[in-house]
Amino acid sequence: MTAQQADSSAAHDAPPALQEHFEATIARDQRIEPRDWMPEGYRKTLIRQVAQHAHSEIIGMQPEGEWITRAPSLRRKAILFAKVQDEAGHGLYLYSAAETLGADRADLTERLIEGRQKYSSIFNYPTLSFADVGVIGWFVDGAAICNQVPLCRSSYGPYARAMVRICKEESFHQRQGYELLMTMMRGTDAQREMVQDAVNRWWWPSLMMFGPPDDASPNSRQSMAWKIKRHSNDELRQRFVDMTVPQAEKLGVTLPDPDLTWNEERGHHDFGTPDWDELMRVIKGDGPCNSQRIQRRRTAHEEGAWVREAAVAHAAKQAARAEKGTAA
Ligand code: BYC
Repeated sequence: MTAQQADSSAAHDAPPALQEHFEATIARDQRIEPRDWMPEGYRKTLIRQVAQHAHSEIIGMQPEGEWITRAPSLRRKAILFAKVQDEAGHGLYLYSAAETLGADRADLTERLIEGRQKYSSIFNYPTLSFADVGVIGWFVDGAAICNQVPLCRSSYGPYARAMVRICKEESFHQRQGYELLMTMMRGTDAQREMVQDAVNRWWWPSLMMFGPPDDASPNSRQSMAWKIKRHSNDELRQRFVDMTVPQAEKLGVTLPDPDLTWNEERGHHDFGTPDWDELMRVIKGDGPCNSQRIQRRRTAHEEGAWVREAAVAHAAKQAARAEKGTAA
């Protein structure tokens, strides 16, 4: 099925020439830009994915942010501070990309704090020790890289371009996590145990980040036809496992999966099945930290209201001054 046929709603309300142009642009692997005509389904799918992605970055500041005041040295504090700030920046680029599709940022925030829009399941797990900061960098940013490098070739221009910078920063984030863990593994037995414990807790939720298995992923087929997504959830999950196994060996930790083995014939690692019921529970709001994450986001939004009001008042004053200057 072509992208055009798949979006039957658009087929009724757009001149065929516009649809053909959209189809041809996707087929040539060129970018759709904000000024271009696009099927309503394409726009909605992008707003859904880009907004969820932005929310994930912003909510994703919380689990690691909790460790900024407790980082064991000034150096670790400065690194963690910079990383969490980068995540805020990623959220802002992505909200801007969503705005190019006609979404309103204030509305997207409302949807998040009212539970009407999702964010990544991974950020609903607690960070119990400083080793979790390292493991988040290694696994979560590693998974983000596997998922987002192909998104640099996504068919929607502003999303793809935002991804280029975001991926560069994610790559730095992953290295800082791995370097932190290497340091801890050279430390005491207690530090090595902390790392192994964090690996045990974060491994399966990290595999779940890639979404449900392909045969239970309702959006993948259409998103791939539109080249919003370039690979399926299972392909990217496999890529992550293959990338991470040798890194775990080098680090000296065990990945908590008895079924993890190299499959010579496939040229990939075989691995066990994540608990998909757990993923669905967490996505639906019943993870260990869902309510805490949303509550904190809501509080920050409410406490920031005066800043937004002041910025609007300042902009109005500047505009009035500029108008007065032009009139004079
Ligand atoms: N968590 O049909 P599917 C970061 C939802 S932040 C929650 O496969 P799709 C970082 C899915 O939305 C990186 N929900 O969907 C930040 C859909 O629900 P709706 C975050 C999930 O869109 C701070 C339903 O399940 N990355 O790196 O084709 C610190 C069915 O799924 C999840 C992105 O956002 C999940 N894990 O594929 C450190 C990447 N999985 O919307 C690091 C961009 C699925 O139909 N997004 N759902 O109600 C994507 O690549 C895709 O949206 C997904 C899902 C692969 C996540």
